[in-house]
Amino acid sequence: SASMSGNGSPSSSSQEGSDSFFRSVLENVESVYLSRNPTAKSILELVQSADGGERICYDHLAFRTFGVDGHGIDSMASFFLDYGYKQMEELTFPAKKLKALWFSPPPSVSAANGGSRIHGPLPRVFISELLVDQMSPQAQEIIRKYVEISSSGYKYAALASALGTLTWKKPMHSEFQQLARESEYAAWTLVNGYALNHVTISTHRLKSNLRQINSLNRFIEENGFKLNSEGGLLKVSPDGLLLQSSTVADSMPFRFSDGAVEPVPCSYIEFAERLVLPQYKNLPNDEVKEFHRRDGFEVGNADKIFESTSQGQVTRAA
Ligand code: OOG
Ligand code: NI
Repeated sequence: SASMSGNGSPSSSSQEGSDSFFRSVLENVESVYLSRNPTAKSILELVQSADGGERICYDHLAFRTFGVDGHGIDSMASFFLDYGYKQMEELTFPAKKLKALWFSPPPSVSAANGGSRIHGPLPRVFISELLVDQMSPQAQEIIRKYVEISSSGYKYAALASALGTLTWKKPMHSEFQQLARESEYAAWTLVNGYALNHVTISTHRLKSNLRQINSLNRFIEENGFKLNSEGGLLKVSPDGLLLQSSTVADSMPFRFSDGAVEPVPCSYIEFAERLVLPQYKNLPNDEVKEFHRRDGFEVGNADKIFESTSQGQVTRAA
C-alpha cells in the first residue's frame, strides 16, 4: 500500500512520528536517572567536554525486574518491541538467580544519526529478571506482596520509568534488609522499581583518546570517581572484543514506609568498547560501522557489572 515502503516497513513519515514519541519517553527515563545520580550526570558532562564537545552515543540502557506473574523482563520489553526492537540472546546467572535478555534497536531514522545520547543512534537494551521462584519462602513473600500491591503495574513499566515512580507502595526498612541479605538485586529492585539501572557510553564512538576504554577508565579515576573493581576494573569477553567497565552506584536517602530514612544504592554508569570483528580487520578506520564490531553481551562481564550496586562495591574505599 501507499503507506508502506518496498521492504514492508512503515513509511519514513509515520516512522518519524512514532520515533519522536519513543525518544520523548526515553528522554524522560534518562532525565529521572540524571536527577537521581549525580555521578552519572557529572561523568556524561565531563566526558563530552573532554572529548571536544562531540556527541555521546549510548551503547545500551539497562533495567531490572522481578520475574513473577508478568512483572519480569516482558513487562519492560513490550515497550521496546512495540517500537521496533528485536529480541536477541538470553544470558543466565544461576548463582545470582537471574536471567537477562538483550534487544537490538531498529535502524535509526537518518536525522537521528547526528544527535547525542537519546537523540543519537538508538541504544541496545538489556533487561534482567530475578528468578523469584528460586528465592527463600521469606524473600518470595516480600516480593509477592509488593507485586500484588502493584496489581496491573507491570503493564505500565515504561510509564513508571519515565515518571520515576514505583508501581507498588514503599516497603518497610526491615523488608529491604531481609531481601538485601539474600540478593542485592532483589533489594535494589524493591526500592528502585523500573528506574533506569544504567546507561552505557559507547567509547569507540568518541573522538579523542578516550575512545580507548583504558584511557577513559584512567580519566574517570583521575577525576575522583570510583570504578567497580569486581574481577578487575576492565571486564573482557573471552573473544577479547567486548571491553566493559562501570562506576559504583550513587546512594540516595530513601524514606521507607515505617518512617526510617536510609541511603540505598541507585544507579551507575557503564562504558563499553566494541572492537572490530576479525573478518573486518582490514577495513579503513573511517569505513568501520557499528555492525562491523562485536555485538551482544557477555555473561562473564555482566556477572561482575551487576555488582556495581552491591554494598561491597558501594561502600568500598576508593
Ligand atoms: C546489569 C549488569 C550487566 C552488562 O552490560 O553486561 C550489564 C545490571 O546491573 O542490572 O549491564
Ligand atoms: Ni550494561
